[in-house]
Amino acid sequence: MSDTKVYLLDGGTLVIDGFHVFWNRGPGGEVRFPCYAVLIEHKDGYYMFDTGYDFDHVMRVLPFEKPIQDKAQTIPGQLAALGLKTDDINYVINSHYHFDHCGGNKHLHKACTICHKKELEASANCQPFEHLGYSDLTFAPDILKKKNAGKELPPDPALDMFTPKFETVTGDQEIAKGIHLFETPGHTAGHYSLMVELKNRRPMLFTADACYTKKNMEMMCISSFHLDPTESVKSMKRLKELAEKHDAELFYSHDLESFKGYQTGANYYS
Ligand code: 5PN
Ligand code: ZN
Ligand code: ZN
Repeated sequence: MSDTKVYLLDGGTLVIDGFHVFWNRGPGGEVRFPCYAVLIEHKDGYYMFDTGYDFDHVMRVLPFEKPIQDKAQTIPGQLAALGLKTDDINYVINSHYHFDHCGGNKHLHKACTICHKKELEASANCQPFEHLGYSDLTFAPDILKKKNAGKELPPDPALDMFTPKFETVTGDQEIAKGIHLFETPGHTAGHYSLMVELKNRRPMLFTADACYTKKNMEMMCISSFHLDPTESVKSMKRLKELAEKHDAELFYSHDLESFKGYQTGANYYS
């Protein structure tokens, strides 16, 4: 049986304001940051944690975030570079359903979709201030069709081809040997961070949007996109404690400086 491997799949970049990255602190001004997916090759199958953003969606709904993503940075492109097909992925785990974390789900037709029970509910019924975050519902064609009922939109045959099976979970979970989900709510209702244990190195702890950057952690400063700021701070503290307890290395979701030091593409962690 082969040992677990972790690949980071570069999904391009977006721009938001510095006051969004560091809530009530800034400084303001354009901050360009990376989005990436995590591919785990495990004895039980291929797991993908988050799937980045869809370029066309961002250009249509949030063009002010100035997406830069070439074909090689799409989910099909990133998998092809590893000699994999989209149908090879068995499980997709989404930290949460913001558009920059689930835009590639629609390509993974064979995968079972795992998320927190509260997150699936929130995506279909979000707070008004969360609408842009939850603007890409293509990961759940049934929810999207319900939302679009009554609107005069052309049908999208691609979505009829994609009928994902959902498996919702609650609490902390070891979903496969050495793959751990930790509840880190606040940024959204049902946010999960993920830790992967590996044979030859420290565990990798992916914060997802519970902590955008190393500087957010150092300053205990949350992003301005959140459902509950107090819960968000608690979750960031929890991540710090989990990293200490498990001697894990933190991998941040949207940190260009840190990302430059990460191993991407065929350079896996094991
Ligand atoms: C990158 C980004 N842009 C906008 C939003 C939003 O409205 O909620 C979350 C989010 C993002 O992560
Ligand atoms: Zn988010
Ligand atoms: Zn994000």
